[in-house]
Amino acid sequence: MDRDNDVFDIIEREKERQQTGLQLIASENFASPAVMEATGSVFTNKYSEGYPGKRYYGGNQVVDEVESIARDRVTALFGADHANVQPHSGANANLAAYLGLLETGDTVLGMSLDHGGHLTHGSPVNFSGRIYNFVSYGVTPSDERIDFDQMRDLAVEHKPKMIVAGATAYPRTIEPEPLRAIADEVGALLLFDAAHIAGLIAGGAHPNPMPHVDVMTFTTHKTLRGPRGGCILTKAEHAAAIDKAVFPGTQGGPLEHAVAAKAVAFREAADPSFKAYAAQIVANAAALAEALAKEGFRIVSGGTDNHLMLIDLRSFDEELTGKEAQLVLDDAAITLNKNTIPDDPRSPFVTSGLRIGTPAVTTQGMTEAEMPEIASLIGRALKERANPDAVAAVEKDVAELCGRFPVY
Ligand code: DSN
Repeated sequence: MDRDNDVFDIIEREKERQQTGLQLIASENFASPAVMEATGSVFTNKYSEGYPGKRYYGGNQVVDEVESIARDRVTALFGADHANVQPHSGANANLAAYLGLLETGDTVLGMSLDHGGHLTHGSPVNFSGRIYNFVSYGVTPSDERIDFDQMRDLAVEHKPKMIVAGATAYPRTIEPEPLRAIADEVGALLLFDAAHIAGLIAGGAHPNPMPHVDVMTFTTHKTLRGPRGGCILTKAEHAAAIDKAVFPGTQGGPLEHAVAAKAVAFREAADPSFKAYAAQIVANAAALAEALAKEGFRIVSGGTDNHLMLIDLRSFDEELTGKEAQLVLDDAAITLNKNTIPDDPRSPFVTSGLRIGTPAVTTQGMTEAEMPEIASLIGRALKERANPDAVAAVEKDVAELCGRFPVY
């Protein structure tokens, strides 16, 4: 057949968009060519329900090898007893972990979405909030950090079967020890959703929760810089329950092309160069937060320890919402997302904040030297948002900056 210009021209335009604009969505990254080659490999043709050595269909001897390598590499990377590398996504990983370890209606403690948690941590519009009895903890109003006193009080009051830690919009280190102490006090299982920080953990830039938790779920495409997908690590005693919950519990045939790409990413993350990468992500985030504060934005919790920051737009301009800011910045080829800030008076569709992350620009090779420039481009576009020519001028400067850091 001839080339499908309709689709491949669109792919080319997306490649162009990714490389001529600033990619500041905290959960996005640029996967390596090796990861993308594995994702596009012949494993996409194969059905392999089951696990290495225990498949339902024939012809899985080679698939078994690639899934075994992925499992071995990721258990070594995080020091886990067992890995399930088949979850199609982070949400699927959490779904399977809950199915494997909980009963319908069980009480679970999770971080509220508007304080930085995730839909699968008990939101009423998600399966988690509909099937389980989630009780939410959050951050303190004073320092906007996880309120461990509140978490302990809620745990003592509600006696949850599981505590879910981890976040999608929380800029601070999450120490695993206090979580374990609270879980032990009330006899709860502890699940750490490390989707955002898996790469930081692998690179030594965030404490590794694995030795302290029963289960750790994560996605492979955020700071870890692999293919889109999920993963579950467990202590040995939960391995069988988790495997059964992934297949046949919640998924059918695994995406072995994604599993092959996960294996490639786990090797990349174990390379000494990944340590430097993880440290640079964090250094860049700190530098960007400092520069944004100088532009007049209030940084939630006063800064960041990880790959992301939340900014409160109200100190910059009381009238400016996250929704409008995201749209204006899109016009300037600065890609990020609106986000609620803790106790946001505006709805999640409007918001008073933005979430900004540095994993992708760090992969491009940007360092602390470029962060003030990025902050100034954001400030300029938002200050002059009523003037399309001024926003277009920012877009031009963004393209010039990104042109100095080609990705592919
Ligand atoms: N969509 C992811 C994020 O951006 O954090 C969470 O699922």
